Amino acid sequence: MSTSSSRVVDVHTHMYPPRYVELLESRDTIPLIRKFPGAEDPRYIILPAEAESLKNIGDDASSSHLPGRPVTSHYSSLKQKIHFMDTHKIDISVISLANPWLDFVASEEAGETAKTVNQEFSSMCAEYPGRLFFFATLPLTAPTDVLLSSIENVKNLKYCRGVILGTSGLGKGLDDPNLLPVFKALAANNLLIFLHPHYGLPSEVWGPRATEEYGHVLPLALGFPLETTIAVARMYLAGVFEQVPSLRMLLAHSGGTLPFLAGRIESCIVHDGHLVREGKVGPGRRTIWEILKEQVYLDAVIYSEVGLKAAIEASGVDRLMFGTDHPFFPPLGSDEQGVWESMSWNREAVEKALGVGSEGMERVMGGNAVEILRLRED
Ligand code: 5CU
Repeated sequence: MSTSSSRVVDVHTHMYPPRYVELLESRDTIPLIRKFPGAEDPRYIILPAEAESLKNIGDDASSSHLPGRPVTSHYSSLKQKIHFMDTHKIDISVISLANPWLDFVASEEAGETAKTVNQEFSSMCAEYPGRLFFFATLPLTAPTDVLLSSIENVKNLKYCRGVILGTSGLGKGLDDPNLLPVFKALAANNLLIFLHPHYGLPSEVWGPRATEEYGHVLPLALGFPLETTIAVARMYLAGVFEQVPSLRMLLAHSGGTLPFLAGRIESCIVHDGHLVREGKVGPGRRTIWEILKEQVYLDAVIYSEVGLKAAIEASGVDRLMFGTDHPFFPPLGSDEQGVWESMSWNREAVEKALGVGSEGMERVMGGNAVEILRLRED
């Protein structure tokens, strides 16, 4: 493990607590967990393209192309998470439920489900004090009063440092004015939003060959980051950051493509006659660049120094936080109990972008997270 001055913190790492696994096992539409006769592990099926394959395959497990991904012990075993952390010299993990969270849960059940799941996260953290913290899950389909009271509930959980949120919000996206009370409550309670994609882009954009021939590459590599980019651009254009200036967001996958596209977004804004006529481009407007430096943090889950340098340029080295996306992307050619590329590639990207042993590297690998997320057990 590293010294106290150079802690390694993983801010992007998921867990599936027992209540959530039960919920997924009980379902017959996506998201679901299904066992196939003869297959070693159950499969976790979440993406629309995987639902398509599920329909075609029925219950036949003999196929070499089972839909989804295997649900191994990495998904729900706390011992396994700690083993992963120890193997990769990660001192602290900020664990969160993975997509699609509780977005699919019936309104009348969402509040209680969130409470149970958040309590399970809290108990996991309490088993390893100082090594685990968490981002809670919100019951977004619940009535507003239930949703707001769940924020009251999680703010009192000792190890909770924020909430993980998808891009659908209450069903209409994150620029929905009805979400403002939620954003205000989160900001007022110093709970950071970890924004994470799930829905990607409509399947048609991947073309007719994608499902059979291209695996999950297009929706995961491109759909996810574009979804995040679009969600934050919509929030920016709707003025959410102006209306809730103390709102803080950590964007998954180094902000999607925002660091790369922020200049183009700015250019499109100042050249948009409609916005100019409406007085939305006048003096005093904070640019998207300013939002990236003042209200946004980025994880470092981008797997290459090229993207990472853009992220650092856009938000600043003091706003980047290391992550692994465990348990997704397990190594396929080596032992899952050993080293994962998600760790080594992301670490190498930080080394190449900032220099081995540099102060910047120490900040991105953990120092920033300890400070920003208050990761001290007290
Ligand atoms: O492999 C995948 O589908 C995923 C996912 O669903 N969520 C995530 O965070 N990473 C990979």
